[in-house]
Amino acid sequence: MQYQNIKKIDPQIYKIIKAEEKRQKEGLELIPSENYTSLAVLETMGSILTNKYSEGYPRKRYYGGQENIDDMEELAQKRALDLFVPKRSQKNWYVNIQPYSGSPANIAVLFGLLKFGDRVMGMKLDQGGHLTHGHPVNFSGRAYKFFQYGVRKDNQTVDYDAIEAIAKKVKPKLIISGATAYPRIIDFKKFQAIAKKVGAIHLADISHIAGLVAGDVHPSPFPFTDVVTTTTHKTLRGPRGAIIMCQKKYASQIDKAVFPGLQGGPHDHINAAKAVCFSEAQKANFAKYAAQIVKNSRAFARELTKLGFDLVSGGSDNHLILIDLTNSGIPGKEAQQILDDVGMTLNKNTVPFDKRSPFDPSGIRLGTPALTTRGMKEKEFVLIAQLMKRALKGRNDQNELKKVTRLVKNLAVKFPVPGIK
Ligand code: DSN
Repeated sequence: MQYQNIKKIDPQIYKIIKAEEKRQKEGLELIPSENYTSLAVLETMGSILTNKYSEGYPRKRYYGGQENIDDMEELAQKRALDLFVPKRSQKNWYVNIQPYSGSPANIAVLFGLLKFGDRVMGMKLDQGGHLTHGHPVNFSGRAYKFFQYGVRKDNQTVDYDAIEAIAKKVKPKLIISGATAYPRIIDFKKFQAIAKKVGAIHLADISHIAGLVAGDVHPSPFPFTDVVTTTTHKTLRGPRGAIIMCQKKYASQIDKAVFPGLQGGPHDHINAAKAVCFSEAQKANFAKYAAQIVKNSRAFARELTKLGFDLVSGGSDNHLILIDLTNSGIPGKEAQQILDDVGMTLNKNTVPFDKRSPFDPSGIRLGTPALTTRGMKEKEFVLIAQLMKRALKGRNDQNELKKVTRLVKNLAVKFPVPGIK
């Protein structure tokens, strides 16, 4: 991207963009929720579509001049359904493409389908769930009565028996499946069966794995669910934003919850970029990309285990790895900082049954989507695992850290980032 106008008009912001370009180009991005969008997505986000206001929905707007925006929004809706919902079921599904991001999308579903105080089930934050899955500090946990579930102590995988037992006891109105820090396959069919047994609505939040679902390397929640939310910027590799897909019987409640319930004017430039991303994700090379994310994650997990790291659940089936550093003597926050300093970006994270606080938890969370976009394969991830080990082991040795920093940069610059020269 050229930034000639920003350079002239606002040199301070220009300088920040250039510094961030350098950081992205020379560093290894391992945060599992981050990715690099295509130039087509970047261009659409920077387009003049940002100038428009279009409260309402296609052909039913509150402002004039909507002929192009209506076409765009209908195209985005069609592409989302084509991407995720099997053809034979599409007539029963609806999609709202307006949510600003994942958290507002989840809140819109709760707000649209429930009454305040209703009983809901979701995964605990420290076991892999999201803040909007009922954490007490989040709106979800404040406005609804959440009963949270987690993973089994023995193998750290989702405890479906316990979920069923809780569901039978508390009779929730809605059950959320899905996670933000869970390295294994989620069995949406099992969640659906439990939800049906107790008469609950099943909301699958596939934000983290949407690209894997689209690429057919993670089982799809369709058509086993009632509602599906996803962000569009993680493994799906589109713009920052989200969508809600729901069975048609919930369409009007969901629409009303998004607008006018929670949001104002939709971000048309972002929604158009979602449409671009849905089209990109239907191409054969996207399925190859998704498959490579998983291959890379498995190779990465194998090498990390070989090097002595303790992986939550013992490995990875998706794009994400969670390392429990309890036995290494380096807490998550310190590990994040050491690795950040040598150019490897990941995030500190709680691990199941963590005794430490989320501000300084026992683990780190990492993943392969971003570097897979840059073209890295299993070989590079083996090397990255070794560099991680060297940095953590040599954390008090400035010479060793300098060497690792150089090796990280040498590896990173060989794999270009879209939009950065
Ligand atoms: N911030 C996202 C993640 O990193 O998983 C979830 O909202």
